[in-house]
Amino acid sequence: MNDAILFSSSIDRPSLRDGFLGEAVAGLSRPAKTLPCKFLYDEEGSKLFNEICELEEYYPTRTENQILRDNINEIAGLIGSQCRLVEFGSGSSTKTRHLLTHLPGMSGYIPIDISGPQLLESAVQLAGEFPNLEIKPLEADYGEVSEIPDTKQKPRRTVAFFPGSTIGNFDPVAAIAFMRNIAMLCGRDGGLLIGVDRKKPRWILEPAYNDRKGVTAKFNLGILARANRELGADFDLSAFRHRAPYNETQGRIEMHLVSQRAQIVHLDSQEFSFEEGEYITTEHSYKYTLPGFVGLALRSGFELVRNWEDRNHLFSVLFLRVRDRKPGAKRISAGFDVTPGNASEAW
Ligand code: AVI
Repeated sequence: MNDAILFSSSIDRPSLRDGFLGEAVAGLSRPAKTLPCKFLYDEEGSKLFNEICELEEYYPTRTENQILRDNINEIAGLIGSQCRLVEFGSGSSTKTRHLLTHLPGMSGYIPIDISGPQLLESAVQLAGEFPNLEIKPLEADYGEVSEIPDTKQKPRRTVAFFPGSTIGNFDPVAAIAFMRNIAMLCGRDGGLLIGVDRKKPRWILEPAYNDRKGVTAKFNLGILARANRELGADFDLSAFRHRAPYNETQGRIEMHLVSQRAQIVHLDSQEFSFEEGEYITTEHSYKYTLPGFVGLALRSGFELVRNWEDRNHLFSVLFLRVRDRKPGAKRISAGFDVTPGNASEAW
């Protein structure tokens, strides 16, 4: 029988409220105001995000699911047997179920998520569905993991799973740091199965983040409602409007909350003034060309094994393998210039 024990690295973490307060004050004090996207995902925000995934305009979720379904045998073959599968930001592990069904004889599954209750609930459910699989949930901010729990059965290799194109929510330099950490955690012969949203025309991208039903707008404005509720701020939600343009130069969707008038907002006994039209950036969602992402992977210590994509090239699922040598120890192959200064062409 499987005991879903929650391993927590949260003991020394400052409480989330303090984290939110500090980061909100810092972000709103900048000349170009920001609020970190991780605070979009409270209970209400996570529900709205699940609704976004079902929207007609939001192609990434269904496209990635289809790619995973269509290629599951080849994916399972490349991961191989006796593997320790680690999922970063597992949530309810929806996409993993299908993978687990096709990966018999695994040494264990390690779902990592910041939300302890959701992690435990889905681990218990999975344990019922896969009674022979050792499941070791780890409650942690997946960007700050420094160690992966051992499994009873010694794994032949460790493979990380990072679906959903969440890598796009990191700025490229942070994405490299995050993937380098994954390469280090997975070690020799380690792998990474990752979902990446591809560059595409504006007429496809912008509706995906500005849907007709207004779900994304509600999701975005939710961060202000959360600041009011949890931090005692006094944002007037009717005085901000959601907007998500595609910045082609940077290759990213930018989620903004635009102030509809000149106004002052109070937070933590401080005043934050907004001019009419001034905005808070709440999220970046980077889109990649295939060579651009492969270049980024190379700089992170991975090499490409296989790319699967839909026939419209909207989305890619990549299987990457840890390169033997140290990340950054040698020049990466010519052709992929991934210096941050050259971001627009490179990524
Ligand atoms: C979670 N992440 C990959 C989503 C994205 O597409 O960047 C978040 C999102 N924001 C608005 N819609 C979806």
